[in-house]
Amino acid sequence: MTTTQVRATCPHDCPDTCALLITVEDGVATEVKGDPDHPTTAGVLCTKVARYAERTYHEERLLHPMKRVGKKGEGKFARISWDEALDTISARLKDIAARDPQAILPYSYCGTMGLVQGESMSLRFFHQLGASLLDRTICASAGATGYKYTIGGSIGTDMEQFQDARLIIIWGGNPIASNLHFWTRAQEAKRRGARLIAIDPYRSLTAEKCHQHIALLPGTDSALALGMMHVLIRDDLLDHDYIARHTLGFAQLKDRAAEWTPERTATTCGISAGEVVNLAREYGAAAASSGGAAAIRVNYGVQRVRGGGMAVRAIACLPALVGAWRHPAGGIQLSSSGTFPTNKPKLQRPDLLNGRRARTINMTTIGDDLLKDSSPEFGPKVEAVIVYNANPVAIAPDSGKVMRGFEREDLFTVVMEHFQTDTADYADILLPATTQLEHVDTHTSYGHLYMMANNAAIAPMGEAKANTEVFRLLAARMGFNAPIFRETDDELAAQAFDKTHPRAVHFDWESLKRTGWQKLNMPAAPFAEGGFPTPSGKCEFYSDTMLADGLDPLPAYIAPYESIASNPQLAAKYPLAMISPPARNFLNSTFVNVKSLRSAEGEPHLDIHPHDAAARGIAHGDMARIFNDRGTFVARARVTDKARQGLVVGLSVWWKKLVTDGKNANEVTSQRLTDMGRAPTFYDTLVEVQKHAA
Ligand SMILES: Nc1nc2c(c(=O)[nH]1)N[C@H]1C(S)=C(S)[C@@H](COP(=O)(O)OP(=O)(O)OC[C@H]3O[C@@H](n4cnc5c(=O)[nH]c(N)nc54)[C@H](O)[C@@H]3O)O[C@H]1N2
Ligand SMILES: Nc1nc2c(c(=O)[nH]1)N[C@H]1C(S)=C(S)[C@@H](COP(=O)(O)OP(=O)(O)OC[C@H]3O[C@@H](n4cnc5c(=O)[nH]c(N)nc54)[C@H](O)[C@@H]3O)O[C@H]1N2
Ligand SMILES: [Mo]
Repeated sequence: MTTTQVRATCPHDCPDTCALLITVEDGVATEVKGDPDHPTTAGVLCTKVARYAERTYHEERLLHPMKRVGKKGEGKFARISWDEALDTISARLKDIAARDPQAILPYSYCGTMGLVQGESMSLRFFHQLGASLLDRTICASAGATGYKYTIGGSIGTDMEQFQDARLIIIWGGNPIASNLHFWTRAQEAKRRGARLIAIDPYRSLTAEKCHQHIALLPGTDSALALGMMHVLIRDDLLDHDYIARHTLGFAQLKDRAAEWTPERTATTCGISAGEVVNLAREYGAAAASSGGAAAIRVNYGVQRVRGGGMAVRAIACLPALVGAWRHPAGGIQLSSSGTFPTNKPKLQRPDLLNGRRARTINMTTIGDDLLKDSSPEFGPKVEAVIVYNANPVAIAPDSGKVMRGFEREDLFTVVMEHFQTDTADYADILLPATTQLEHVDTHTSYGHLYMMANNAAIAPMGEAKANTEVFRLLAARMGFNAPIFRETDDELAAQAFDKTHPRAVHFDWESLKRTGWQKLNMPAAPFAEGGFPTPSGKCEFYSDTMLADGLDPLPAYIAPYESIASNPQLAAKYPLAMISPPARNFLNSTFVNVKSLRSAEGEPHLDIHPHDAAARGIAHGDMARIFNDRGTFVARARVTDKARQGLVVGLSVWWKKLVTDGKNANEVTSQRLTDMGRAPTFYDTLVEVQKHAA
């Protein structure tokens, strides 16, 4: 028997991007474990990825190309050859492209975060074709945009510093579920005496373990940040020297914050004025204490509402006010992704559009857009969708419309997948994709600062092919003959980082493959001496760029689309706010079909406060029907004060076909976009709940 150990990287959409060691015995992956030497992974994997081999060798893996033989959505397929599959696809795409290539839409997101199997050869192909562009904004772009206006880019506190903080505010995040290796650091800080405060409408697994939990109303975070500013300024808990040297617009910010008294803040956020005052005082004091560090871990939970971009912007102003950036463990982290000097234009070649107009379709509005006819504003009706690294029928909002779109008889749908997901059921052609154990890739991270390599550990299962290979083969059939359409995955990976950038000068693909990971060159405290990558080089409390973009140049509170305060008429019909954050044992909709993980989650649940349940005659364990004008789904009620009054929580994202009513939380979520970043508003949803007669 030959046994080898292969260095790999977790491909999933999670900030932790763990370094993996794969044990391979006679060509079979027998163990997937965390690299003990990688500083953030530290030998520990989450329950999901510890089962990566179970997922890879799952008996339901797609192993051959197939064509649809039943009705759309029915999921009946017959095996075909790769030649037949690729010939069918290329013939259809040529036919559509001859009329208007913009009628072809790629739909992809972060099934893998790899720079190679994500968007490299795929976009070269679609750019050359002149297909519609996709706004890949379904997750993080509201917050990223708000952060960028303020700080200049997705750069923040190094995750490896948080254990030295005196105070950690976990703001709109549930790291025990979604950022485990950060939680390890937060717990270490706690052992060393730090205070942990969670700001979350829901008493999540994480909020439960913090010293304090501030359960504000969803979508009111920017008001809370403005209220904190009010108190910091009023009580002079500021770092005047840092403000003078490294910030822009303090005088204007001061006027704005003056409007946000603790009382007004408390009313808007549905909390007490004391909570506002104490939070600000603790934050100011932690930053000012000798050797003290006040850290904020802000996550994406705050930005899935109408004012999501502003919320992150307002929160991102706080560290500069108190000089928290001076300490390596102080400051704020939203995402580390902007620290990586990637070479996306080289991988994706947008220049291949060659001056042609390509309209952009937003991932979040796929429900409406698949149902639109050709028009001057919209452009041509969508005639073909190529789905890879995504499961839109489960994860996109206003799901009833998404399904109706994919049901269109005149729509040609190709799905590249590991499994027959809810979306795969609508495919005309279904193609088997390789998993991370079967292909090569390279990764950044949005939590840590390491460039990562993934070697292929095993041969492709069945006839599965890597995404890149499918697009190479399609390119050849379309007559795209330039050498860039033949580059191998190793050649692509070698171009992934910009070696001329000081942070990545040591990048060398062959050596990264051997070592598995390498840290970027970054100072321990990125903005201790200012140097923000904004237009002014300062932390911008006031932003001319925002003004030019038609936005309020100062931090502001933007009420949700759907809340009792902002939309009383709608709330009269649908009085409960619903959020649907990730379940611990799933990764978006990935892993829902892995039995051990699905049984750990049990079934779809709806957490509802005892008062709200009693008012509706719902008892713990009853089936509940959750509905609004967009749709309806059922879940088992858990009567618990983890959900504050007026809020219901349905952890997500379930596969529709694996639950009794064939529906999930996205039946009721809306396609409306955020204030900036063209992002979704999953947590900006009013519903009513009834007892469901089973
Ligand atoms: N186990 C697991 N891990 C994951 C994922 C998964 O599905 N499962 N998904 C991955 C992906 S794609 C992402 S983007 C991240 C997401 O992970 P996070 O960035 O942590 O964001 P969410 O999980 O959306 O929300 C985090 C918390 O925000 C709370 N929240 C909801 N609305 C509000 C609000 O208005 N204000 C405040 N302050 N809090 C609010 C929710 O109750 C939740 O507890 O996790 C990644 N990691
Ligand atoms: N209600 C509600 N909806 C949500 C969210 C929420 O919190 N609540 N979260 C939203 C967020 S933050 C996000 S990021 C999106 C995520 O939405 P998606 O990015 O669509 O994420 P997944 O559901 O994990 O689907 C990814 C699919 O890619 C496939 N895949 C993985 N690797 C490969 C590969 O190498 N090749 C190919 N061809 N396929 C591969 C997997 O098998 C999986 O089915 O969902 C959003 N939807
Ligand atoms: Mo996400």
